Amino acid sequence: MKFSTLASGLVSAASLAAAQLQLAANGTISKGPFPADLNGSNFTYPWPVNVFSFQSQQQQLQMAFMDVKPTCAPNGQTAVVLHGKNFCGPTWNDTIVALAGAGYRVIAPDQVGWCKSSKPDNYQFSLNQLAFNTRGLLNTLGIGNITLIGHSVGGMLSTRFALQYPQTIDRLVLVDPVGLEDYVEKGVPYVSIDYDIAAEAAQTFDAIKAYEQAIYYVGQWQDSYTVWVTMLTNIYYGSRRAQFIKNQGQIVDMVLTSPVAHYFGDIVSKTLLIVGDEDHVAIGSNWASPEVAATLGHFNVLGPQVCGEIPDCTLYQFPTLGHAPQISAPSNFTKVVLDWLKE
Ligand SMILES: *[C@@H]1O[C@H](CO)[C@@H](O)[C@H](O)[C@H]1NC(C)=O
Ligand SMILES: *[C@@H]1O[C@H](CO)[C@@H](O)[C@H](O)[C@H]1NC(C)=O
Ligand SMILES: *[C@@H]1O[C@H](CO)[C@@H](O)[C@H](O)[C@H]1NC(C)=O
Ligand SMILES: *[C@@H]1O[C@H](CO)[C@@H](O)[C@H](O)[C@H]1NC(C)=O
Ligand SMILES: *[C@@H]1O[C@H](CO)[C@@H](O)[C@H](O)[C@H]1NC(C)=O
Ligand SMILES: CC(=O)N[C@H]1CO[C@H](CO)[C@@H](O)[C@@H]1O
Repeated sequence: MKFSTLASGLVSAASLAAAQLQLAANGTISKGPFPADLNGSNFTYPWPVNVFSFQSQQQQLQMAFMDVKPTCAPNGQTAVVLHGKNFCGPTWNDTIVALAGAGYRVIAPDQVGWCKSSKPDNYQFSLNQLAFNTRGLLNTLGIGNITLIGHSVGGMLSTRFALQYPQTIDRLVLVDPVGLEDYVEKGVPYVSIDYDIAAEAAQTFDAIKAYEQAIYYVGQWQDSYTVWVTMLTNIYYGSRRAQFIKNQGQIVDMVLTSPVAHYFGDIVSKTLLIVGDEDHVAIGSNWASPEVAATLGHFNVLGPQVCGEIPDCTLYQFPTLGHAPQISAPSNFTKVVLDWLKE
């Protein structure tokens, strides 16, 4: 559809900025109730689940999301939190509580291919498409400007969102984002989606826990982390297993083939980049040569480097933390975010 066709359908008061907002999915919201096992995840979410239904790539899809009201005097602003690959909306639990407690309305979606959202058999995944879906959810809710907070692959997606919809972002917070470097450019060999799917099919509770302990939590483990492994394992072995592992394999391919590393200089949003200096996440490091792998995932170096490229960037480094500071040190994390948002 041409832009002019889209624009002609808009209300008369629409500005160019509003017209651009229509360049996003459109659909309907349902508040349920929904079955406990929704699209292959039976995890009990900490707030009610809503569903955004929309047309995408010639099929009807659903994105599940939580819509959390401020728990004190509303500040009129909306924060949107985007989860990473091994996460879902609920892994933002402590962050959502803190943001709602500071007056924000908080939207926590699950992306297509993840958690309680659709797991389509046939879908062309791209960061642009996921940003388009997410912007469409917000438009359907009548939400304009947002504070966008993304972690891991959700941080990479937030970067793409900020490039695609810069006029709708008040503040951008990137938390240990994947894609601070271009893994393929640095020498990670391209592998097929079939290889990625086979790797996803081999996931188990023990394998996920061992990976998260080593990479997310710097070798530490607390009982409170186990729930997130269980949440994920239940999807891998749940009612939509086949579609889930296929989608997750496609998502690994998306991360490798849609780098954002070359575009940080184009971000116009006021940005906070938070990294754990002990984070070593690098997609493909486990099948790259040891020489290449050794060059990847140095967040203590990538953080300052990338923040230097983003025109309006503040860097916060947690010297002792790994990939998930919002989970391993929630009160420290939320203080850093809220202090910066108040500036
Ligand atoms: C919204 O999506 C429907 C298809 O579901 C399409 O017919 C309609 O033109 C879209 N509207 C806008 C403003 O994009
Ligand atoms: C979410 O946070 C609330 C309040 O801190 C807590 O009671 C609840 O157990 C948490 N839920 C999960 C799934 O972590
Ligand atoms: C939305 O954010 C943009 C970018 O920060 C800003 O220019 C614009 O004034 C904001 N719009 C509203 C309605 O606050
Ligand atoms: C959730 O699904 C998993 C995997 O199928 C299953 O082991 C578990 O018992 C289910 N939990 C609930 C509460 O239904
Ligand atoms: C969190 O904050 C406390 C209190 O200021 C401090 O003692 C602790 O070192 C911080 N932890 C991390 C991981 O930053
Ligand atoms: C693909 C699929 O099963 N999608 C389902 C996701 O959940 C919504 C809400 O229950 C259903 O309408 C979809 O059919």
